[in-house]
Order: sequence, then C-alpha cells, then structure tokens
Amino acid sequence: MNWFDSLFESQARRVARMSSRRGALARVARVLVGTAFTLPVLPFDRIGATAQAAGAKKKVDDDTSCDYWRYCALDGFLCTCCGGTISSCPPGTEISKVSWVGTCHNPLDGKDYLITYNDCCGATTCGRCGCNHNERERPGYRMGVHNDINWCMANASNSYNCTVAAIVDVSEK
Ligand code: ABN
Repeated sequence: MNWFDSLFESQARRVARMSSRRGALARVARVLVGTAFTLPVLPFDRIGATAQAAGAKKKVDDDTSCDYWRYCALDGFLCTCCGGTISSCPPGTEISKVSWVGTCHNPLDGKDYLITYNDCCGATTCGRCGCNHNERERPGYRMGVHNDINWCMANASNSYNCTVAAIVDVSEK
C-alpha cells in the first residue's frame, strides 16, 4: 500500500502545485526572469545592420558610382570607369556632337546644376559602371532631355563607348 500512497500523494501535490495561486505566480516569475536573462544575450546582428545602412547610403560624392549627384539623368556607362574622366572622353574616343541635358540637385552644396551629357564615340561599348537615372528625363519627342538614345549619331563613328557629365550652369536661388 505504501507505493500507492506515495503515488497518490505525489499526484495530489502536482495537481495542487499546478492549480494553486502560488504555483501560477511561480510559473509567471520563471518566465519573466528567463526572458530578462536571455533576451539581452541573444545574438542580434548589429554590425550587419550598420553595414547595410552604410551600403544603402547613396554615394553622391564618388563619380565612379551611379549615385553620384551629377548622374541624375544619365543612361549609359560612366566614362570615369572607362579610362576617361567625368567631363573628358577616354583616349581613342571623341565626344558626341550632340547631347542631352539634365538638372541635378547637388546635396553637397544644396544647389541645382544644369548638366550636359555627352556620349563618347569611336570605340566599342565600355560595359563598366552601367547606370540608368531618369530625373526629369522625357520621351524621344523632347530630344534634348531624352537619354535613351545613341548620341554618337552625328559623329564620324557611331560606336558608343561611354557617357560624360559636365556642368554647364548653376541656378542661384
Ligand atoms: N546615351 C547613352 C546611350 C547610348 C546607346 C544606347 C542607349 C543610350
């Protein structure tokens, strides 16, 4: 009978523990204490989040990046990645006789600039740093503000290599 008594007693204690107010409070306390101790040590990837934020930041001051402020209406390959500079064509190519323009905001000084985009002609497509920004760009019937066209059309060689972005004017506000 002894084993039956102790089985009954342990079951009765278990039921009492589960259903008593003190038992319920003890369970809640265990959950709260467990949470307080484990949450701060969970492996949050704070470094990854910071790196992502830095990567997402636009590179408005790097003229080999599509996000450089002067490229706001540029569709083409950056000459800065192709052996030229932001305003001069790579050796062996010549600047297009016609161009399109854009108005870009320079966040570094807060001013708006008129930018002329010229294609560089006479060599095969560079293929590096392809960009496609279309701020205030318009369809082909507004040719001067249309960028999706090979502006080498009027040159001796129509081969398109890359695109430069020179400042023409600044708006004084
Ligand atoms: N104006 C840049 C360009 C060249 C060829 C084709 C499309 C766009």
